[in-house]
Amino acid sequence: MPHPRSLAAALLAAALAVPAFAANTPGFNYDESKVRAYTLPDPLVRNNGTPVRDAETWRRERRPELLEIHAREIFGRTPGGKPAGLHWAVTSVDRAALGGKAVRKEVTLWFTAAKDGPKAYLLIYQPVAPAGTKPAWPAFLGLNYYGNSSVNADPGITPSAAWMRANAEFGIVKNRVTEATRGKHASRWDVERVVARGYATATLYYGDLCEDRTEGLGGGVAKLFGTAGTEARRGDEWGSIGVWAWGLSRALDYLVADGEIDGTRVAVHGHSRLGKAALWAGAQDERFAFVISNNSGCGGAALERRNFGETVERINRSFPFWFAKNFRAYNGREDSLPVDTHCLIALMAPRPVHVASALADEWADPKGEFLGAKHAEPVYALFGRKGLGVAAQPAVDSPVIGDGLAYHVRTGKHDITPYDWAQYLAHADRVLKKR
Ligand code: GTR
Repeated sequence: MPHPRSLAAALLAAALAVPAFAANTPGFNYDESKVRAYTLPDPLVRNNGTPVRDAETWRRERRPELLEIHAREIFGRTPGGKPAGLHWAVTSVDRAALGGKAVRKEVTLWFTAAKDGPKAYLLIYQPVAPAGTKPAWPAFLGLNYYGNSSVNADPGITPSAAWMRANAEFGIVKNRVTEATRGKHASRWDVERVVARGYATATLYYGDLCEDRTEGLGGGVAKLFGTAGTEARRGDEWGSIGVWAWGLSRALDYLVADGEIDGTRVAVHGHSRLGKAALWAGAQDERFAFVISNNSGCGGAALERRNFGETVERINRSFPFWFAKNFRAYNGREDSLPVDTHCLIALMAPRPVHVASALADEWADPKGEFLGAKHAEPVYALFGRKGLGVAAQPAVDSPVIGDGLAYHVRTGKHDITPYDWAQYLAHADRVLKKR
């Protein structure tokens, strides 16, 4: 006889399993019984067939192989690290922002020595230091979709002047933000709560790095590296996800140098396409201490081999500039990929990764997102970490914070909500807070 509470939870989960409000693109599979059998590549077998049995061999031999495969076949190669000319200026500091509860800083990052090259605007909130102390705060870093002024209603945030994707609901007029955009994504950032919990939170507009449209790869940071454009590029040149990931590392370059932030305790996070970018940033840049994938789906945490929701072919057709052109070779041929998303997640090991799904976000394949994390466990085991420590996808609204890996699926749609933040903060308290 099941415990009445678990029975109630099971009934609720069953009722929610086919959400009436799911905005699923028709013509794709959303039926678990129609998921074809698949065999995942073993992250612990080297390209030459030899097994990897210890952390040292993983780090020295296998990790570089997997990074190379992801660069060559999926995201495209990142053409360079920190540019010699990278420099910045702190343009505003308000030590009594958000009604005196936070410090707000704005920083311009120039990617070249010249001021007319591509640049990005970083917005940072951090707690107010108790009198007489000089703490270096742990921080969250993520890209935003509609410019810095969208993340909080704070009138002190300088609005972006950059091109934005059209979105009337968010007050984007003629591809530019307006005053109506201010705070429109506040629930996705939960700034007050994050700061009250003792963390800094930093963000920049992804379009400062690469505009999210086909033309984007001919401008911004991509142009700085001579990227030939969406169709003209070589097969292994980067796409916009690669550029966004690069920008996250440049923002980290700044955070490392900011004496009020602890650069060794920075979490990188992202939602959806930006969750894909956060995973790729965390995989390449081991300075990120914690990596968060919110509803990242296809090309993110969700196993590509599972034919559930979005497919490789569909994503490459809808967004031909997100990934390397080489990724198109796997359209309809996911089984021939030399890696799957568990390998991407394993590239973070032993650093903690938190994968989150939304029940109604079937397009992103919640179970596939769970399995991407689950199948990274053997790599975490090399470092003596248990990983998720659960055999099956946890029930809705029952987060699992394991040892190195965490997963939750919440009620609701494709979004980042205060519920998600509550889980990320609980996890961060374990892995980023000094004891
Ligand atoms: C969708 C795309 C998803 C996801 C999403 C988003 O259109 O198919 O992979 O990235 O956009 O970024 O919101």
